[in-house]
Amino acid sequence: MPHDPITDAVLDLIARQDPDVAGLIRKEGQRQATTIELIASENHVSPAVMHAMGTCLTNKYAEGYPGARYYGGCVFHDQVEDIARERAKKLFGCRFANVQPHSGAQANMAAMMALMEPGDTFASLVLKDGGHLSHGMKINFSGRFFRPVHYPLHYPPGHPEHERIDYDAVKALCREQRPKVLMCGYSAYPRVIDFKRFREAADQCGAVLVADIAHIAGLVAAGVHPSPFPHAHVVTTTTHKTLRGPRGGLILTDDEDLAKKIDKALFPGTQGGPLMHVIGAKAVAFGEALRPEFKDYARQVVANARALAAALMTRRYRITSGGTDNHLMLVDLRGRDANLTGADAEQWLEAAGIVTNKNGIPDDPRPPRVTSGVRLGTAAVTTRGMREPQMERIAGWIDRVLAAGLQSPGERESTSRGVRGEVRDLCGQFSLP
Ligand code: DSN
Repeated sequence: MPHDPITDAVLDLIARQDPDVAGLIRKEGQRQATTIELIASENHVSPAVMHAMGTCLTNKYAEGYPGARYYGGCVFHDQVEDIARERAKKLFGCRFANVQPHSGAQANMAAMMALMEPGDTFASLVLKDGGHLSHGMKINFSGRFFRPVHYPLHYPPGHPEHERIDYDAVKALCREQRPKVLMCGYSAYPRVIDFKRFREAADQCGAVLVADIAHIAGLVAAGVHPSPFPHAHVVTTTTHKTLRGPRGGLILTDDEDLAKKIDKALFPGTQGGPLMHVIGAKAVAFGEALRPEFKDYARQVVANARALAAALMTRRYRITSGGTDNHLMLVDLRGRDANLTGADAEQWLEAAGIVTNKNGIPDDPRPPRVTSGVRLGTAAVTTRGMREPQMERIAGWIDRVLAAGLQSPGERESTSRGVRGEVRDLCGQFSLP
C-alpha cells in the first residue's frame, strides 16, 4: 500500500544511509496501513503534521519563550511558537496556552509543580479506575512528591448512574481532605464529564480544578464534548489523541497569574529545550482543527463509537455504563463469556489485524496484565473515513475472532486468517491520510 510520496522519498533517503531503520519504518507504515486501529489514544496524522516534524526546526535550542529566549537565532522559532499558542487559545477559547510540554505527563507535572508544594494533597481518580499514571500513582512523580487521595469512580451497583462519576463522593472527599488541587479527566471513561459539578466540589475547599482532557481534546475543540472552560482553572492535554496532532502536550488557562506560574514550572521547572519541530507540527495540527471539516470528523468519531458499542451490545457484549458519549468504550468481556480475558482478546484480535488494548473494567477482579475488558476507540478509523456500516463489520469481526478463540486454538487460527484478509481489503478501501 503506498505511502504519501514525500514519505516514500524520505524513506528512500534514510535507506541509502541506514537501511535497517528505514526498513523498520516501512514495515510499521505497512502495519498501520493494513490494520484497524482501535486503540482509543491513537490516531493517524495528516502528511502536513507528519512532515512538519521532520524539518530543520529540530536543529535549534529555544529555551525560554517567544521574545525571551536563552539562545540567539530564534526569530523564526518565536513566530512558529506564537502561531501554535494563538491557534491553541482560539481552539479552546482561553487566554493563555503553553505549547511546550513534551507529553501529557509533562504537562501534568508542570501543572502540579505550579500549583502545589511537595507533600501537598490533591484529589483524583486512581489509574485502575480510568485515571492516569500522572494522576497520583505511587511509582510516579505525582504519587511520590505529592499526597494523592482518590475519589471512587462510580455509584454503587443498582444506582441508575452506576459506572459513572459519583459527583457526591467527589464533593465529600473535597470536604474531608481539603485538597489543594482537584483533578478530573480520564483515560478510560466513556461518558460526558460535568466540569461544572467538579468546579462546585473544588470551590467547597478552595482547590484549583485541573482538567486533563487528553482523551477528549479533539471532541472539546470541535464542540462535541462540553468545554472545561470556564469551570477548570487549568486544562492539560496531549495533542495526539482525538486532537490528531503530533505526540506532545499542552497547558491552557484563563488566569494570568496561573499562566505565569505554569510557564515557570514548565521551563525552567521541569523541562529544558522545547521540541520545536513538534511545536511546528502542533501549530499545523491546531490549524487543521480550526477548520470546519474537523467538526465533521469529531461528530463522526462519536457517531462511530455509538454505532460500534451498539453493534457489540447486540452480540451480547456488555459495554460499561451501557454505552458511550465520546470516542471510547470499555467492553466487559465477561458478558460474552466468563472465561474471556482482556489479554486474550487483545492478542487474538491483533492476529486478525484489529489492534486494541486490554483494559480493566470498573471493579475488575483480574490484575492489570490480564483484565476483563478491552478499551476501543474510533478516532483513528474515523480519520480513515470509516462510518457506521464499517463499525458494524468491525463488531462482527471482533465477535467472530473471540468466539473462535473460545472454541479452540485451531478454530481461532483459521478464523483470524480469514478475518485478517477481510480487514486488509477494508483497509485498502480506506487509506491513511
Ligand atoms: N497511555 C494513554 C492512553 O492510552 O490512554 C494515556 O496517556
